[in-house]
This record gives sequence, C-alpha cells and structure tokens, in this order.
Amino acid sequence: MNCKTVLFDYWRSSASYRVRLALSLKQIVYRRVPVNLAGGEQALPEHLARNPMAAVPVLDIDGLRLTQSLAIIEYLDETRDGHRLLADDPAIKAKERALALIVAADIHPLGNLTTLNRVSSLGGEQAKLEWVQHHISRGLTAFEAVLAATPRTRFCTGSVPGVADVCLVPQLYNAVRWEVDLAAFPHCRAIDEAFAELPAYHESHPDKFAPNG
Ligand SMILES: N[C@@H](CCC(=O)N[C@@H](CS)C(=O)NCC(=O)O)C(=O)O
Repeated sequence: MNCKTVLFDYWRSSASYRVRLALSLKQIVYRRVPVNLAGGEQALPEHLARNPMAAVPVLDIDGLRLTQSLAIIEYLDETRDGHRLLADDPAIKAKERALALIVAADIHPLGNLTTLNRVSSLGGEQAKLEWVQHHISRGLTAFEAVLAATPRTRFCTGSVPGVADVCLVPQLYNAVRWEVDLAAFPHCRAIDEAFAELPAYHESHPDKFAPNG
C-alpha cells in the first residue's frame, strides 16, 4: 500500500494501541511498520533517529514525524474533521486529559518494558509481576473512582469515545495480560464492552497484529 501516513508500532504496545484506536475512529488510512520491541529494534539507530526515546508509537503524517501518543492524538483531533476525541468545553477537556494522563503518565511508565526489565533484574520475576499488578490496580482504582463520581455515561465523558477511552481500553488489555483482577472496576469494564461494539476496536486490537496471529 502506497500510503504516506505511517505508524511505527508494536502489536502489544498499549501506547501504539491508543494511536491505532484514534486513527481508526478518525477514519485515517495508514500503513503499519512494526518495530519489534521484544527483539530490541527500538534501540537500533534507524529507530532512534525516529524517536530518541527508543519507543513506539511514531507517526509520520503531513510531512511531520510525531512522537508521544497523546501529542499524536491531539494533533489528529486538531487537524482532522469527523469524530472528535477531545471536547471543546474546557472543563470536559480537562477531565478527559486527566483520565488519559492517569493511564499515560501515572500507570504506563511503571509497566513499560524498560522499567520491568530493571525491576526484574533487581528483584526477580515474581517481584516484577507484583510490581506491575500493584501499579496497574492503583491507577485503575483512581480511574474507576473518577468515573464513579459522576452519572454513568456510555464512555468516559459522554456518548462517544474520546481520548480517555482510547487510553483506557489498551490499559485494560494490558491489565488482562498481567492477570490483574478487574472485578473492582465495573465502570472501566463497561466502557471496554461499549467500545468493543465499535469497528475501531477490532480494527486496532493487538490480536489482529500479533505475530502468527
Ligand atoms: N509516553 C510515550 C510512551 C511510549 C512507550 O514507552 N512505548 C513503549 C511501548 S507501550 C515502548 O516503546 N517501550 C520500549 C521499551 O521500553 O524499551 C507515549 O505515550 O507514546
């Protein structure tokens, strides 16, 4: 496919999954270029030239090279019509960003590959598992509390998915991977179920891109 919009990603990367969901909701056609994190490709010079943080996602679009999933998502929202990922209302937008940041800033860095490799080397595999489960549960507890504090809406802040939802869904996928018990997060699970009714969910899902999958 000769497509100028290129997403450098990894199938199981939750930050990449956020961007895939946003691209899909915005109905932006793109081409994927996998960067094999398990094989260390993020640290190769060719990828460091794309992103000096040695991470995915990276999005090439409009002659630009964008990094950081939330910055990418906001760029897409500001430059493309159609499905809106952030509200115009500053109060709602602040809440959307706060929820997105619980995932992207407060949970995700503590469960990143680099972090977990370091925890494992210091404390072993069991310590790594307890570490990641603890930090995912702690963040989702806060996310759930924010959702529970306001009347139930289909998605985080309304009837359609926005930036908070495209962060939550990959985080829940990641939580299941690490065998976190989601029983205590009914609002979060309900949003995941609502999202699963949308084509974007299936177009972007990691299982679709799993090696041999
Ligand atoms: N804050 C960044 C985080 C990017 C990030 O850490 N991505 C992970 C995958 S989810 C990664 O590439 N990790 C590589 C590593 O830890 O070596 C974003 O939101 O894009």
